[in-house]
Amino acid sequence: MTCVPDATILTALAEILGPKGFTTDPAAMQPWLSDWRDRVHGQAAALVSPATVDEVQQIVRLAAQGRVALVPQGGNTSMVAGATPSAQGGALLLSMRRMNKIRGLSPDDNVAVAEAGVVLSDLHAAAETVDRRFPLSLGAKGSATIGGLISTNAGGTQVLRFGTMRALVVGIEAVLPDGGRFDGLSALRKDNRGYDLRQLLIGAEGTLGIVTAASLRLVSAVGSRAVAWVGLADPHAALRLLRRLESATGDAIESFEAMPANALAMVLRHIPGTRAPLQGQHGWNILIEATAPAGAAEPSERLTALLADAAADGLIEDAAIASNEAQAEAFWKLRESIAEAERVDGPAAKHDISVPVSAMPTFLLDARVAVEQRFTGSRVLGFGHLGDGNIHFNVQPPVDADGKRWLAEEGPKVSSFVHDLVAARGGSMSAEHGIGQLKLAEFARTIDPVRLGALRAIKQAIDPQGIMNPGKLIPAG
Ligand code: FAD
Ligand code: 2HG
Ligand code: ZN
Repeated sequence: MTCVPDATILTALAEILGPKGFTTDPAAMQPWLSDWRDRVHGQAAALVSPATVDEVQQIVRLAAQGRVALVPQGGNTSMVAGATPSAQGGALLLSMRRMNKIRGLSPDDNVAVAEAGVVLSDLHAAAETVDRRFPLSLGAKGSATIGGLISTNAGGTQVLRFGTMRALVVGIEAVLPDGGRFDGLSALRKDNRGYDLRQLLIGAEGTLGIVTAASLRLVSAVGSRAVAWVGLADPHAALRLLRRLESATGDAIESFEAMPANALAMVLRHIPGTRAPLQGQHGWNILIEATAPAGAAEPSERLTALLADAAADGLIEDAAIASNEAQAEAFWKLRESIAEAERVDGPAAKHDISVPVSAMPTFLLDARVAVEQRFTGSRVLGFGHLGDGNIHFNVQPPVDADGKRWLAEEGPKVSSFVHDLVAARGGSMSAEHGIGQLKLAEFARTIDPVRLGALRAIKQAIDPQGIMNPGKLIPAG
């Protein structure tokens, strides 16, 4: 159990951090006390916003002395309420947003060193200044921070080619629960000194320490890109198309994102300024991005020819290749706005699942029928990273239902039903968003005892007092 911070701790924090870094003002804290979808509401004793690693260390030492809970927060875009404190209050909400310096960019090492509070789109812009890029992107790129992306092992829309954050973090600096600073920033290509603390911190959701900075892998800047929108009948055709394009283009295909007709319709309904790229209705829509380095042939001609062949073979129904950057961005906006459109549309039982890529087309079709039959009137909205075997298999309430009430009454049953279907195919009930607090009950229900034992042992060894983001990720004993 953690404790409420006493006046001595709060006074010490106020002195260390000054007015920019410390507040107990309810109005200043309020925007950060609920999750992005406004499903979970928490309380905090104070909002602490350090500007340096030294300040983070002092905060953690004080919290450790008083056994006070620390809830790290970056952009607060978590899909699982991972950065929302408990409603009981007493925690210190530790915002990393003021630690937003890019400490270095080394094109020779292909590495950027960024503090935890750097916003993803700012890192993208900084990498461009040295003719490189950071190859991970997602719809929340204007708010999500490096610390949050690391702590959730975020995926996004380029995992197909570059992997998740695990593949992109080459070094980490962090403050551990006793206040000690782990300096693992040097971006060594090879380092075999035993257990990899960096990899433990990636995906730890703030339960093992505070990430303060990271060395991140950069890759060559894009010379040219082709962005295509494809209409086709079903996810089987989509997967066949992906493999065909990969065989024909080597590693040029970076993104292959799938949206069924109902997801596209929802975006067009709710997001101003959007329009469908193709005439007519298609069961499924695929957004494809192919890139080429500077000096290499532009990928659009090849992609156009390959899609024409696919159409001639009956694999796809229609396709459009963006004719300029504005159109390419408009295609991407359709994909990246699904989460926002769904938020406007109302409550949904959200599932972030993965199965082996080869099993995903059948899963998508069968699971949709199974869910909609079992929960009368419910509507499956399954979209996302088909090429990674990761789909956001969200289930919306019947159109005439009171959404919040349906979610409260039926949501847990729907989620168990979906996760059991996923488990039956050897899949995961959390592919890229993590566990946070919203997935904790289902994680506890489905986790195997060996994994659970190891998870708890690691947590106990590194954070024996349990002050780091309690109530998240680790099922209670
Ligand atoms: P927060 O939400 O603030 O925190 C996330 C977790 O990390 C919490 O557990 C928090 O305690 C912990 N944490 C934050 N900073 C630190 C730190 N410095 N040290 C230790 N722990 C820390 N996710 C994907 O993987 N792929 C997607 O395609 C994707 N698309 C999204 C689209 C939208 C519109 C939205 C709203 C979210 C999306 N997400 C996606 C989820 C979310 O953006 C990611 O989980 C992101 O990594 C969270 O970053 P953040 O800075 O907002 O972290
Ligand atoms: C995406 O891929 C995000 O758009 C959000 O991971 C998924 O809202 C969702 O369910
Ligand atoms: Zn996603």
